[in-house]
Amino acid sequence: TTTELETEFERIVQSDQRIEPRDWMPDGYRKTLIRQIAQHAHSEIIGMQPEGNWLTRAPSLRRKAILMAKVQDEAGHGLYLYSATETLGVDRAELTANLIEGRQKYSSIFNYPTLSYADVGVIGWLVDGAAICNQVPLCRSSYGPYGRAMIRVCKEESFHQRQGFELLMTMMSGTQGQRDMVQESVNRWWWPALMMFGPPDDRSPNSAQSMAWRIKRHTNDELRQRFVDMSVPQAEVLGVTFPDPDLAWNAERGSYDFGEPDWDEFMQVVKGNGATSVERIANRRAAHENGAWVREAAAAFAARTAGSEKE
Ligand code: FAQ
Repeated sequence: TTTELETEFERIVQSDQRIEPRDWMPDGYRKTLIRQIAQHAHSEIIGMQPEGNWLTRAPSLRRKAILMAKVQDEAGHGLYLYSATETLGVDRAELTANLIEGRQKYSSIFNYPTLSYADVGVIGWLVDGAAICNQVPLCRSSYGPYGRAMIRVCKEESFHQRQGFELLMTMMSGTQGQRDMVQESVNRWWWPALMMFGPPDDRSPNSAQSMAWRIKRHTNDELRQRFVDMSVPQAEVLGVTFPDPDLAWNAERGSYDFGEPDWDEFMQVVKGNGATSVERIANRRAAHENGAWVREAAAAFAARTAGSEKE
C-alpha cells in the first residue's frame, strides 16, 4: 500500500541510506530532484560560456591548455548531471528544450560578463570555491545517482579552484597593473558569488522540505557563511580585499560578519534580466540548432547499424 511505501521511503531517508531510481518515491521528491539536478546541469553547460570567452586570448599555451581542460570538465559535469536527471524519468532532449525556452533556471552567476583575463582566475577561485562549498554536502544527498555524481564533480571542481587561485597568485606577484586587474575583478564577482547560495533562509521556499528529504544537508545561509569564513583568509594570502565595509571577524560567533547581498539584483538576474542572460541562451540555442545535423546523422547511423545486425 501507499502508506507502506511511504514508511519505507522515510526509513531509507532517515537512516541515511540511498533512494535509487527504481525505488518508490513521493511525486514531490521526484519533482524537486528533477528541478534541482536539471538546474545544476544547465548551470554547468551555460557556465562554459563566461570562461570560454577567454580561450582564444589566454596569455600562454599553458594557460590555454588548463582553461580548455576546465571548460571541457564543465561539459562533462553537465552531461553527467543530465544522465542523473534522466534516471528520474525525464528525457534529455526535453531538458535542453526547457533551458533554451526559459522554462528551467540555471545559476545566477553565469549572467555576468567576463571583462578581463583576471576573471578566469577569480571564477576558479570564488565561483568554483562557492560551488564546492555547496556541493560537498550534496555528496551525501539522499538520491543515489545525484550523490555519486557529486563525488566526481567535486574532485574536478577542487582542481578548478586551485588553478584559479594559482593564476591569481601569479598575477598578484606581477606588475601593479596586474594586481589592479585582479582587485577589480574580485570587486565585481564577490557579491554575485555570495548570491550563488540562493536567497536568505527566510525567503527560500524549497529549503525546509529539501532538508527534510535530505536532498540538501544545510541551509543557504549556513553555506554562505561557511564560504565567507573560508574565503577571507585566502584573500589575505592573495593580498586582495572584498568590497564589503561590514566584513569583520566576530569573536563571539567564531565567524565573519558580512553585509547583505543586493537581493533585488538577484531577483532580477534570476528572472532573466542579467547583463548577459539573453546572450547566454541565444548562444546555447544556436549551438543546439547548429548541432541538429550531428544528431540526425547519429540517429540515421544507429538505425542502419541496427538493421544490418538483424540481417
Ligand atoms: N541562481 O528555495 P530556494 C556550477 C532559485 S555551480 C538561480 O533556496 P533551492 C559549477 C531556486 O532554483 C552552480 N536561481 O531553492 C561551475 C528556486 O527557484 P525554483 C550550480 C536560484 O533549490 C563553476 C528559487 O530561487 N550549482 O555550475 C539561485 O532549495 C564555474 C528559490 O530558492 C547548483 O545548482 C541561483 N543562485 O536552493 C560551472 C547546486 N538560488 O526552482 C562553470 C545545486 C536559488 O523554485 C564554471 N543546487 N535559485 O523556480 C542547489 O544546491 C540549490 O538548488 C540552491 C537553491 C542552493 C542553488
